[in-house]
Amino acid sequence: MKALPFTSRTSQNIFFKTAFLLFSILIVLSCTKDSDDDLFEKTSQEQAIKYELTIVVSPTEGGIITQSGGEYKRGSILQLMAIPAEGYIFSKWTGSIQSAANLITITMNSHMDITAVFELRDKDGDGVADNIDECPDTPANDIVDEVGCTIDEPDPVPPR
Ligand SMILES: [Ca+2]
Repeated sequence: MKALPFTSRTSQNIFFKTAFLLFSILIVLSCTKDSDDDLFEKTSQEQAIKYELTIVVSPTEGGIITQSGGEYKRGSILQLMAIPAEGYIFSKWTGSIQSAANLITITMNSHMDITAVFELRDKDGDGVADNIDECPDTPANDIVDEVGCTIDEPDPVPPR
């Protein structure tokens, strides 16, 4: 086998070194591009994740919520306000959220199952709701009958 002249061997070395360098750069570039694509794809997938929001109103005629249930993108921030119907007051949120505030902010990072609890208004607090309270202004601590009126306890019979 005939040895290549020195100059020729040197230029051949330079050629291989250059080729190797270019090849390495290509690999690095393609790897970088791949991981960027992966990252983009992953981010897109994460953004595509949706969670279900279920809202129950109890009782159904008790009021409305200023947000409808359904699917929301992961990370969505929602405000829910409970507005009582006539004769009702807002009581609390139960389920995935426990709160007595009528306005709440939730972040959709999981499925949410929320119940808004309303109660019939009872202005005088006698335990008889306003809609059936025939005496809606009974004094506090009065004992009332089923229609919310004070039960007159018989006066002790005066001695004769
Ligand atoms: Ca009452």
